[in-house]
Amino acid sequence: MRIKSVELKLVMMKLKYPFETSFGATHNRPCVLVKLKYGDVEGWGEVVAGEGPWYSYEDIETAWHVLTQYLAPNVVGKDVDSPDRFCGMISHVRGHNMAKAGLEEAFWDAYCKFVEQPLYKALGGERDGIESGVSIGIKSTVDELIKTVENYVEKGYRRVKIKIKPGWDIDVVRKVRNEYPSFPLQVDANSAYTLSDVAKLKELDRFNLLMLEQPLGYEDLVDHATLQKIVETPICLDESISSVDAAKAAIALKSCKVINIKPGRVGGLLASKRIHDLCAEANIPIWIGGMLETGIGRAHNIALATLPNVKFPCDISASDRYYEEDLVEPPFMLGSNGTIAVPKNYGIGVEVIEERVRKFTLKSTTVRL
Ligand code: OSB
Ligand code: MG
Repeated sequence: MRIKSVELKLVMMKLKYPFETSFGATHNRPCVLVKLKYGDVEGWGEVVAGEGPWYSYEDIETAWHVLTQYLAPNVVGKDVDSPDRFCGMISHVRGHNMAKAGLEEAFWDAYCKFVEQPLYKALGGERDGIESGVSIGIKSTVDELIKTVENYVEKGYRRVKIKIKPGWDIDVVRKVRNEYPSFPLQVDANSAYTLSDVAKLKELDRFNLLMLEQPLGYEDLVDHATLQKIVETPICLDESISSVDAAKAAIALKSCKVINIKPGRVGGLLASKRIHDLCAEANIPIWIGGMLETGIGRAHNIALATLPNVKFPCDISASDRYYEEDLVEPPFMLGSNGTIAVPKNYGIGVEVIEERVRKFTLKSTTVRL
């Protein structure tokens, strides 16, 4: 079957609440949506690059550039019969994983619709619901943070992750732990520390955290291995696992005990699945992270979260945790047992409401033959 066109749309989504991490605050979430025509079917993907190069070096403009100049022109007009072959057509471009992942996701969705399969089945997933966690940004006061935690715990989320940075760490975690002595809790530093902070990071061992996410350098594997020997809290790597090769190195070096997979960060669903499989072999449990996706990217993340070695709740929350109005129907909802139901229709399994996409679109372009 032939890829007929690739349409890109830069949309600006307004978050219900600003989201602050150690690298800055996000109020509006821009993202590039990809719509790919494959024979008579269409598929959707989402590029999770942000407004600036803060989480990774990619941003919406680099993604737009690489997609329009190199990635889309290389696939449009081509006959392709599997996601594997599709990836082979864009793998000569080095890096730019978020741009690649958005395009590859759109192909997966279209391909699964064409072969009449739900995406999660095509990936080898095997569950009906995924355990939902929530990631809470840095707040102005600890009271505000505790109120936010309370709200999500009451809603039924299975675990809470709080963002930490120097000056917003031990005391904050202690106070949250006092309120919730046994609720599944983890922290994410987004690379805000160095090995010179080892004493402080070691203090976190007292709080029975599920894990400590990405404390050190965003490309580091060596210092994390040193730190993991010193702290008991399992280290989970996010930013540092930027590829299948990085995952191999992290496993060999014992840099972490857990890995969070984000398809955007590693270059797509196929790379995510490879990392999942490597981790399963090495007894490293994984979970699926989030990048404040719209329902489109979230649907892809949910499909991945059905894989068997996903052993922790994911940063995949209900649509209403992020946006007033999501781009898909039905929106993702938190079930009474703290899970999100996996859509069973073909492809990503939810319908993209193009009228809403149009409402938020700042610019668009189509690459065709
Ligand atoms: O480090 O996991 C992160 C959002 C943007 C950039 C980095 C991260 C995050 C989150 C949000 O934690 C998780 C979500 O989408 O709910
Ligand atoms: Mg993280």
